[in-house]
Amino acid sequence: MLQTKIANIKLANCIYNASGPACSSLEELQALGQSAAGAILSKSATLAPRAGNPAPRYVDTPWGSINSMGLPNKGHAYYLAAAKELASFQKPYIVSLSGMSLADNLKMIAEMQEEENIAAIELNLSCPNLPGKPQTAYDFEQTEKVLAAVFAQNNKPLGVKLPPYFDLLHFEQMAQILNQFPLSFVSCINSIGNGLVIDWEKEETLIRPKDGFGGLGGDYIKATALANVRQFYLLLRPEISVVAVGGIKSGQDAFEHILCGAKAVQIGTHLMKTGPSCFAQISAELTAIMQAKGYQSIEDFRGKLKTAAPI
Ligand code: RRO
Repeated sequence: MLQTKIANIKLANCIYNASGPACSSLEELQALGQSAAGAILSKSATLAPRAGNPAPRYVDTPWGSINSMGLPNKGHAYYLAAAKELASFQKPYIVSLSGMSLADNLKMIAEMQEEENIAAIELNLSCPNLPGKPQTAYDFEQTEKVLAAVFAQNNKPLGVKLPPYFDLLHFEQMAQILNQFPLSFVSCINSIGNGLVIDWEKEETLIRPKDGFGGLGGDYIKATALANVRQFYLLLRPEISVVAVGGIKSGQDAFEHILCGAKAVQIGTHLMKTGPSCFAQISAELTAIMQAKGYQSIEDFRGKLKTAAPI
């Protein structure tokens, strides 16, 4: 009932993890393999391993989470080698890449090409937590340059992880760039960058790096994520799937994102809060909603959000 397809990749379940929480080590990736998640997505990898920012760097809050992890990861070779270990789960394994430069991204993408157990690459153009480094996808010229270079050498299904946009013109400008390339998917949205959550009693920031500024996830960002999913669903070529991420913790949240046009949904903050059992929980809730509404597949309602009739 929850099956879907991204490019030509079949997912038995349209719900899987967001890159970031609980997907850095082989043990965590195997736990995703054992769960009800429809795919396994890795933490964003850099060319060399990174320790990331000093702790505390991720904190759950009643409305979601704030993080400034700073791209801690085990290096791209680790996630490449993990592909063989994860093959037995028989679900797509997607590697997220977030090189510190275009040259690093090109090198990592080149090395991923021959590994048949990597179903796709999610190129992260939107990490908000690297001091001194802007989010690539807020620089439209640079994004076009990166994609031109990437697609000159890539043959795997490849999508991009986008930051949230807030201006209708920006959606159009970014969509116009993305539509020029043979992208398989876009994942929107990354955390809303550079929020500030504070402990008023202690009179201090919740996280330590960057004077407490960090990416927001969870309930704070669902409405922004829905708007980004909807806009890109409407503006991108239909061959480019939209993968939703942002504030999904229930079957209703997943349903809303699919109604806006998402072909799959990723779980970040809620995975961090509740562990890999969240995939079975959200799947059961989404299935119940679909059964109550008489839908047999997500294609029965995907993208079919009604808007108020013109006056
Ligand atoms: O590691 C991080 O600080 C991080 C990354 Br790469 C990202 O893409 N989004 C986020 O919220 N944190």
